[in-house]
Amino acid sequence: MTNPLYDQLFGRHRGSDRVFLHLPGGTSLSYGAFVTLAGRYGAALLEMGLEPGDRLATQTPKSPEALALIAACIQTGVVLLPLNTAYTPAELQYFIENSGARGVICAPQSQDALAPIAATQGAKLMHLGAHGDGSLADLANSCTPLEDVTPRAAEDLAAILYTSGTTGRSKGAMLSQANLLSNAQTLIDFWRFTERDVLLHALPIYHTHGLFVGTNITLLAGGSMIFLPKFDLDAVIAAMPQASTMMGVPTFYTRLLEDTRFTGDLAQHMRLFISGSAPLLAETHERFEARSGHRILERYGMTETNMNTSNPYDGERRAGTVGPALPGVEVKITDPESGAPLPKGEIGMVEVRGPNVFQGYWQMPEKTAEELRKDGFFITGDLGQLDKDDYLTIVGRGKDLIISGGFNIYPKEIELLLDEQPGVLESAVVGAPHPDFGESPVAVLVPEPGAQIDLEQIRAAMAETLARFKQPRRIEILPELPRNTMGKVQKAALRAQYTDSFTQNA
Ligand code: MLC
Ligand code: AMP
Repeated sequence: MTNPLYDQLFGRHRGSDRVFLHLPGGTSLSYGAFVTLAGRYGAALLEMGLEPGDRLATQTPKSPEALALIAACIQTGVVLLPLNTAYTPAELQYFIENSGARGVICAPQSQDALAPIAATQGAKLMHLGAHGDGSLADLANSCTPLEDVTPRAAEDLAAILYTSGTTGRSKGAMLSQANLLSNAQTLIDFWRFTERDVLLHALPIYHTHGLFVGTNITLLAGGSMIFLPKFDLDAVIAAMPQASTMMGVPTFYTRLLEDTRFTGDLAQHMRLFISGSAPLLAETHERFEARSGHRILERYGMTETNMNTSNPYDGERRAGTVGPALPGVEVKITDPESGAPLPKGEIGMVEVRGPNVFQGYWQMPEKTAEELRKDGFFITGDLGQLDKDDYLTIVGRGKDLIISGGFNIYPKEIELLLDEQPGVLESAVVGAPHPDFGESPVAVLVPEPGAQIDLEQIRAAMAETLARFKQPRRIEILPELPRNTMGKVQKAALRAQYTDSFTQNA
């Protein structure tokens, strides 16, 4: 038996002099050097006592070493559990416990906060800093690079990525080797990636977009990446003349348009800009083309499925749509109540099926059964419409979700916390349009009779528990929430009421 994902992404580059990563400061890392580095981290994981199938939770800054750690997981059959660097210890505790992680790798500054959580779970804790420093880096550097590759079957788990849930609890989406490999293979063909491509990589590497789309495609095509620690507008503008492709969330594109240095000349060497993870306004699409001459290629994906649809490379890229289903992927629109297929043109639930669709939620068989049909169709929670040419338009969400700068925020999680605060009878959180992040949460609180709500205390409680990007930037107090005759909170009415929260003075 082999290890298909390791062999395809990493093993075949062993010893190669080709550049894989272009790094800030003008240095670079070859494919061969990267595979060796990954082997050191693989040896370190074995030293930590990790075994195939064990879960390793990682919350590390973006760096070549963090990427090598990911490769090491695949090499050793350890299941990767990458976590947003913005999560607080309170949020991490859930992921570590729920996944039954056997190891935790954190940033050096998070060690003290995570030590008791890891200890309770019986997980080994080590750290890795932004510059290849920390106890894990020390261990890796002292190890002989591992050459052995743990055999894995295509259906074995490669990673678990947590997605927030409408009930407030996150669910771990189990992704197999075949899920990741099949999608990367489809995308390099569809988007014409080759070893000549240089991807401007400014996304985080703990989510599907920057990891399984950006990084896996580059590895499979044998191209290179300009590997920036984060999206920094100056750094992106400085790097663009050396790049051939970029992938980003819509905020990347609106920020570029805000800057007069972004011109057709700057983008002259680029062959492709791809957008996803959140809706790209048709207006942004058109302004981008007018400025740069490039039509952004918009695609649609999810943590549970990787990429499902994409506008074509050669054909018409239609603004406001996410294109037809990718080869090998089926998309259908169904009645949200009955699940019956709807004719073209009608709005309904988007369902997808294909080799990209995940294996289910980690240890949540009921949730899996609710969302993944027996015939393999996954109920995405997005509402959409197919046109006569099978281009999909996402028209809304059946799930109560806010997407801010490409990060998902589930109102329920914030509401549960707000409802617990002193003086709060109940709360509702809705998304309002935001000029930079696309959407941003607004919280509405109803006081208990006669009670005074202390907003400073509420903000402090949120800062203690929730990642900064989830914390509502506007909080309002109302005597009661609007409800329909069934007693259900009318979020649409609140959304309409607070729609100008962030755009009025923008
Ligand atoms: C950072 N902040 C955010 C935020 N990101 N607030 C709301 N929404 C966000 N997305 C906050 C910080 O806490 C901080 O708050 C302030 O903004 C500035 O922080 P920063 O680190 O300088 O932020 P910045 O670099 O500007 O980040 C914005 C961003 C980044 C849009 C570049 O969030 C980003 O790279 N997003 C990409 C997310 C992504 O990869 N999504 C893919 C999911 S996969 P303060 O108040 O302290 O100043 C998926 C599937 C698919 O969805 O289809 O791809
Ligand atoms: P996540 O759970 O972080 O993977 O987010 C997946 C969700 O992002 C999808 O269910 C959609 O709601 C949204 N999404 C991804 N790509 C697009 C897109 N191009 N247009 C609109 N929404 C998108």
